[in-house]
This record gives sequence, C-alpha cells and structure tokens, in this order.
Amino acid sequence: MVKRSVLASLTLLFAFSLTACRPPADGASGARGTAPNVTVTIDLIADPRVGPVDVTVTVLREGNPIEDATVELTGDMTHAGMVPVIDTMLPAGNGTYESDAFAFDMAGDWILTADVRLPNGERASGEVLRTVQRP
Ligand SMILES: [Cu+2]
Repeated sequence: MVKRSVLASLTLLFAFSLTACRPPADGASGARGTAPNVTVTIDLIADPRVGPVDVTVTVLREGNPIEDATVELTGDMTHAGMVPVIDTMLPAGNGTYESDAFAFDMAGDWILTADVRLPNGERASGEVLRTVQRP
C-alpha cells in the first residue's frame, strides 16, 4: 500500500518534470492545434519584468479575425515546482484578446501558452518564450 503510493508520487513527479522542464527553444512564437488554417499569435514586450504585463493574443483563420473564441493564457516557468499563472483573455475586437490580470511572479524563463477554443469545438494554441527580469 505504502509502496504503491510512493510509486504513484514518483510517476506524478516524473510526468510533471517532463512538462515543466522543457528547455527554452528559439524564443519564437509557435502554433499547434486541430483547427485548420488558424493562427494564434501572442504579443507582449520582449523584455518583461516581474509584475503585471499586457499580453495580446490574435486569432485568425486564413488572415480573417475570429471574434468569438475562448482564449486562456497560461504562464509556466521552465523549472519544476511552480504553480502556473492562468488568465482568461477578454475579446478586444478584430480577432484580438487581451489579458486583464496576467502577472509574472518570478524572474526567469517562462513559456506562455494561449489555448484557444473556437465555437465549433476546434482548438488551436500558440506559444512564446520570454526571460523575465527582476522588478
Ligand atoms: Cu519560478
């Protein structure tokens, strides 16, 4: 019984470290998902500091704005043991969605992921990497 729960914890820890320790890649935006021809772009300043930061996500299908998506922004640090920062983005017109309460709570390397759900159930996402400086 004890042995089994230790094993379960180790498995959980391993799974977490796999997702939390992705190495910073090239600093560029990326996109993936199931929605064809949908691009998700995350914009924020290149050299953010700890604290609140304005983030804009743009959702386009073949260049045309998608207005009625649900967009959630998640910030993960590249080391284990951090609680992710999650913010639901508010529609701001022309296919853009803005954060109202997103804040970095530690200096270091962050991965921002925008998860987008379209009204027809399709999903898309975008990702960007930032190194956050002390306040
Ligand atoms: Cu951290």
